Amino acid sequence: SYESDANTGIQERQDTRVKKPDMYRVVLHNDDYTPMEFVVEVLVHIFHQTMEQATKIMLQVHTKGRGQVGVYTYDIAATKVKQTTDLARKREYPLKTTVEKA
Ligand code: NFA
Repeated sequence: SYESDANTGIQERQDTRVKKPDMYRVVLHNDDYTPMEFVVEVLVHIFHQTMEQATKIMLQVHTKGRGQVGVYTYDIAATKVKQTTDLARKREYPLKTTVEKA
């Protein structure tokens, strides 16, 4: 597209291409100690899932060992992992989430 320079009035053609950001998946890992209700609570409050989605993913991770909870830009993914780990450690649960490139 064309845009007039504020100072000179010279017209410059701008590069209007946009690149999609790299996306990262947050993975939830099973363990033997974290209560199921706490995992569901985390998925609802930190990952904004419905009770139904949260319960389904929690049970999937419980039986399969790990599962995807969501895909985000890096900063959002890293923040959710930290919030989850902080909340779990406060309650002395070993709950683990990790980030991997999607
Ligand atoms: N396996 C845990 C239990 O039986 C529940 C759990 C599910 C933990 C998903 C971590 C992730 N209490």
